[in-house]
Amino acid sequence: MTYRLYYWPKIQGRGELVRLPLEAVGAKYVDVARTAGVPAMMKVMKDPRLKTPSFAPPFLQAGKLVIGQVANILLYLGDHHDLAPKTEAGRLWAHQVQLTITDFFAEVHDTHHPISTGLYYEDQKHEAKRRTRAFLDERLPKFLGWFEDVIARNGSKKGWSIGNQLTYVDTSLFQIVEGLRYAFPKATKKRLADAPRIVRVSDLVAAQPRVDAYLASDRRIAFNEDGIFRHYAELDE
Ligand SMILES: N[C@@H](CCC(=O)N[C@@H](CS)C(=O)NCC(=O)O)C(=O)O
Repeated sequence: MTYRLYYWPKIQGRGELVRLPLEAVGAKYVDVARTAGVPAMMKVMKDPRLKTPSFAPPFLQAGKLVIGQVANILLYLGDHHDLAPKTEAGRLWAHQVQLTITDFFAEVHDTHHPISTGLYYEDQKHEAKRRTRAFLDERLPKFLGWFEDVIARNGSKKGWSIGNQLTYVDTSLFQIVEGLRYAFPKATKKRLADAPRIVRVSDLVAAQPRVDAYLASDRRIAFNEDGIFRHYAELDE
């Protein structure tokens, strides 16, 4: 089966949390808006015949299923590509961690758009500075500390976050590390010094041959100031 991924064509954004596991397992997929344009994506999203419309991209078409919400898409991919535990307890746990990653992404987004997504960054710069300060000083250490604990309690000898092999939580943690390094290089250097297990997971993911090939390809969009992880020097420490 060839999946159809619907996401904004010029950013990594939340879509990258889906692209990475698809690439890691060598799944066939069409990145619809990148090949056919945004109107093709909006046509599907707004199709009145669709019984499961998404509130926002990304969403994934898998045969007859159209699945929205990153964590929900990954729940599906985890089951179908051996990227999550098989037991009920394990599936729920991976999903729980991923839902926390969803929360984390919302907070990262709000560092540059604390007032409204409808306003430009330049129109909320003052608030963005205050928000980022609180994010870097309080929220980031709390999230990273929790992810560290998740990995430590898992106890995998190699260092995986869930069980003893690659899961979609690992690919998402990789994206967090890459995104933080891009957006807040100074603050991240300090914070990751206290998070060796997360760095290890990120390194393990980057060393996966298919991920490595993907990162070097033009399918990997470069970070930029339209995505979730944006670099504004004035916001970094
Ligand atoms: N919780 C959703 C968030 C989806 C989301 O916010 N998508 C953004 C792009 S990253 C979007 O297009 N939002 C449009 C909107 O909220 O109106 C998920 O994890 O998939």
